[in-house]
Amino acid sequence: MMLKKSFILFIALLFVASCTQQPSSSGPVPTAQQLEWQQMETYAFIHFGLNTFNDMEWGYGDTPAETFNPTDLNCEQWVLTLKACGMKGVILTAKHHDGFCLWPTETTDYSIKNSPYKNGQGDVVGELCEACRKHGLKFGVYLSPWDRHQASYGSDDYVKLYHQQIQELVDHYGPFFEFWFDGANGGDGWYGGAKETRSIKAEEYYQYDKARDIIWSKYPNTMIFGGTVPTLRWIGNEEGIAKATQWCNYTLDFDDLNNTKLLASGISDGNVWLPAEVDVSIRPGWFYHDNEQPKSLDQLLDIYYHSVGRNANLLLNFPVDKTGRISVADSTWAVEWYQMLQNTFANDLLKDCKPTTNKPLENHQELIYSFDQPTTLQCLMLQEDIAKGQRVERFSINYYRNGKWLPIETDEETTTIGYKRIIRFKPVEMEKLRIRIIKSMGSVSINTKGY
Ligand code: FUL
Repeated sequence: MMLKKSFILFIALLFVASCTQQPSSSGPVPTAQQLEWQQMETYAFIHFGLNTFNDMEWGYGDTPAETFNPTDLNCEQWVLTLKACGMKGVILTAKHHDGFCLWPTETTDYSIKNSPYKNGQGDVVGELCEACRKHGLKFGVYLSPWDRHQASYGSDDYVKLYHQQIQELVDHYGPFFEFWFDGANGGDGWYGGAKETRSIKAEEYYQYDKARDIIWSKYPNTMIFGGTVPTLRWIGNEEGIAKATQWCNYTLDFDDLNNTKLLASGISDGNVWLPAEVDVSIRPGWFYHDNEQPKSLDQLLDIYYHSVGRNANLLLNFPVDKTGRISVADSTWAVEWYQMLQNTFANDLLKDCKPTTNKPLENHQELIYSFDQPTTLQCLMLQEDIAKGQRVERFSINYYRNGKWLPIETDEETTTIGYKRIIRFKPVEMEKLRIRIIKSMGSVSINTKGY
């Protein structure tokens, strides 16, 4: 659905005033690093590597390093483009499953050192890290645990090599706002010419706790994606959709961490705070392919409302093209998308409107906003004060017109809120707006300040 420009002024941006009592402290709460990360809301992925030049998504591990040959690579162009799209950070595929490293690593010859790019003197990880520092964008890396190139893959030696790669990244680049341990372990690969299928028990093999310690020894604020020690969780699909009912509560049980059904919604009575991240590509593939087109503006808007609007962060992928740039087709849409969202939320219709709160009635806490004159609304943004945990399980939205309370008609389930919840509905003129918390785990604390 596309919001018509004429309605943009009729958007309510709501930080509900605090409801009644202070909540008791039970249930998981975010760490300071998780709280900071949740406030980033949107950041970018860059998939770039040998796959880009060979029209592939998953290189087998034997694609020649000489084929990595961007003619016009400019990491500042990436960073400035991403900033213009409202991205707060960027995560680069320092190594994808094919094993090719975008920095001049000592751990393998299968790297940028043996490519024509800058006659083997280039360092894309370093160049992007530098550009981020220069222009004030947060930086993160993706380092695939699965490596289809290495002959030692499957043995202890490979795990040492993998940890050494992490150590190099930590020693030479950073700080990282997020470190990605991808979960894919497809089995078959080149593996130094063996060309066979190798399977490992991911939860033990990679020694993720050690990997995490290497990162945290220098950069303790790094958020960790994947493995056995994550501080955030995958949403369970790559379509750009979080479930409307969306808990930050979860468990660190490895089976749960791989259960796409649970990942999509979180676990209401989970014992750790593990907020969701929605990863999706602006094009069908993660890597650039000549014959693919970016998603439409409407699709991108839906992705925003189905991720950030449902209590999850959005990691939007930009496949850098063969020249080494983010293509104009992608950046044009993404900039327009961001400007549209900016316009949409520019006018907070409830800013100067003080709500009245009723005493809890049958345990329903409610807020009523009365407008000086009939006002048209079509979107509502709610936030819980998540520093105290996530509690709201069900709420309702009603409006008052011509002497009657009527329900707001929306396709969105009005269940959880969390860090941020955005409810879109058909524009409706009202004299009053009522928000009722119908069910919650303990008393509710709603964010009045915004984060
Ligand atoms: C997946 C990978 O297999 C894809 O190639 C991509 O990197 C995506 C973000 O994660 O697991």
